[in-house]
Amino acid sequence: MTGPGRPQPPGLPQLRRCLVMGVVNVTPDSFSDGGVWLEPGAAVSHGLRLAAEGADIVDVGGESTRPGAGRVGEAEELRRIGPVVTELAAAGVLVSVDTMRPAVAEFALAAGARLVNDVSGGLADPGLPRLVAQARVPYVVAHWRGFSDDMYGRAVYDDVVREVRDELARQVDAVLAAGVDPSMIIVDPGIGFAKLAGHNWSLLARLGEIARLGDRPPFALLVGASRKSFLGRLLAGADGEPRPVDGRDDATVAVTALAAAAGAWCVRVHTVPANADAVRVAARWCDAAPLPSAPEAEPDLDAHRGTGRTAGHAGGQA
Ligand code: PMM
Repeated sequence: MTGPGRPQPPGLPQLRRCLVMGVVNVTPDSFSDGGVWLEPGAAVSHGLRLAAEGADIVDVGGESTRPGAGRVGEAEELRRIGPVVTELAAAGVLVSVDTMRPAVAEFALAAGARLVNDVSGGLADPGLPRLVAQARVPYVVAHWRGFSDDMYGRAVYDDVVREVRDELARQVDAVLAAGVDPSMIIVDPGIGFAKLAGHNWSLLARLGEIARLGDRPPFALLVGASRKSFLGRLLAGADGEPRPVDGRDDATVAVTALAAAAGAWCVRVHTVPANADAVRVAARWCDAAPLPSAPEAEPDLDAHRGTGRTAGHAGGQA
């Protein structure tokens, strides 16, 4: 990503590195951790642990979007996330809410959440971008083609990067028309959402193009590749069976390092420590790369942003 550094949405940590978002799925059926954090106490403990391990943001969701999943009712989604968002925010954790529903986002924001993560990027319910505009909070707009029940039926592209950019640009236009400030928008290629493995790799390899939609300045970019099935396929055993979910964390860390070096603003991950290390490696790597006159002093990667260079400025997709 070119320019003075990666964009930084207001109201969130302004760091000289890619942020780490830890995932708490309060669901019985998410693909990687379904059922593990369904009980509120377990979910809160897990969120606190992710934060203690170095997650900058903890993302709480109550609806699984695994391929083939049907929708959960609004009341049940609220029942799942309510106590978890409330307790984590009260404990000082920076919480984001992963939802496509305005009522769920409204509850979560009132309970202290500071970011809305909408995998449908405003398409599932246009009331959500309107709510976000009123609340003036950062908003993750992910590329989306429809609900999870027929996700792979929609995974048809001639040129995946061009089509995802064009469709995401239209989603962003609608979100802007709903009144969301451009500085609050974080775009996301929607890795795995109506995409097959090859589509995901093409998008990851050209992240810088996803952040730049039309003539606008680049948006902050979030990447959610953690443990997804394309990593399982890449790491399939000799029998051709995909590597199980619990064996995909090292590959996730590799994606984190590459995405951070390519200028991603944040990575969404299920385990934190190694990813938190990886974003620091990427930032230092990029800091060292671009200018022969680069200062020798170690930058403080967790310091609030000053005038220094940032990762993503350097050796990324730009
Ligand atoms: N992926 C999942 C859920 N929420 N949010 C964003 N912004 N981007 C993603 O890629 C994303 C997401 C599905 O993964 P999970 O079931 O492990 O949470």
